[in-house]
Amino acid sequence: ERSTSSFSYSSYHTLEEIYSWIDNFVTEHSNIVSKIQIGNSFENRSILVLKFSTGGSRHPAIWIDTGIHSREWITHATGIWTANKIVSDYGKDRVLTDILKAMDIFIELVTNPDGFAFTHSMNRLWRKNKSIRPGIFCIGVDLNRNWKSGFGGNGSNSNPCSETYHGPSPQSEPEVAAIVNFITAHGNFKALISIHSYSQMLMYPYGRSLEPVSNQRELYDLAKDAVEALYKVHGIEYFFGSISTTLYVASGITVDWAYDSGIKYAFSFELRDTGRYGFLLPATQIIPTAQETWMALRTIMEHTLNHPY
Ligand code: PAY
Ligand code: ZN
Repeated sequence: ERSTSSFSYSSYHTLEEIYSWIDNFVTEHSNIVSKIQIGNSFENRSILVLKFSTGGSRHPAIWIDTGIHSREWITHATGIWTANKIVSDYGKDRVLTDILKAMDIFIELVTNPDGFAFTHSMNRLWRKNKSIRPGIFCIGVDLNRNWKSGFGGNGSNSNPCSETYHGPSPQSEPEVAAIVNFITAHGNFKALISIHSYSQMLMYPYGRSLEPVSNQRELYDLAKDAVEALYKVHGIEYFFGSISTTLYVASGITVDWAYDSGIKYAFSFELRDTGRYGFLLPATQIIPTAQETWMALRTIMEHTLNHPY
């Protein structure tokens, strides 16, 4: 396809379709969007990030990633719709416009490209990446257990055959290392939002322990506001709270690393549904899911804008 006008936002797409959409999208909106390659996956696919910026250098920044678990297809679809929403509403939505005048937004749509390709070709329910190592007979590391914060702790697994295998060492996986290097080099990220499915939850650190974070009250109140904004769109209810108290204990996860790295607005979403379809959410739910998620994202971004640090 040569333009985004023929792209269906209400369908699930392959990696090739998404990467071709990205190229068209940045061409059509080059005033505000650019594409950055932050690394290569284990199987050497490009790792791409969309940057939304109205100019300036090293603006305070917001990070959003989708698809770190490849089977969570609603997250990639929501990310694509969100990217399009940002360019559509910039200059019209006062809040978004103010956000983009002061801050840059980065979206990594396919955070686990090898796993995602595999969910299309071989195994729809593949979660991990596709890394292999000599003497290890199972494939893949759980990219949401491979981060330095709490690496190897409770709720992660040292067995390479486990779905929550943490890998041989922190950031051993190129998909994780690429993000760590990018965010660290940038040095001015103020919010990080990692999008998963399913369970309908909005959560904040910690995953690795029950210990409350130092701004737990603020994150609780913000999560509450965000899920209220989400609920108003289509009446979908979300649970919210810390990961360890709301879902389960999980160590070496993205948002714990972000928080421990000084990004105090760190959230993870678990999108629709609560298990009826699970990872196989029907495509008819893409747009409603994206619409409601947008209102929660916008709430978090607005709070970040209004509470500089
Ligand atoms: O959102 O980071 C989070 C919490 C931890 C997730 C994880 O285990 O990595 C939660 C699961 C996920 O989205 O991967 C929940 C889903 C339903 C699952 O795979 O069990
Ligand atoms: Zn996940």
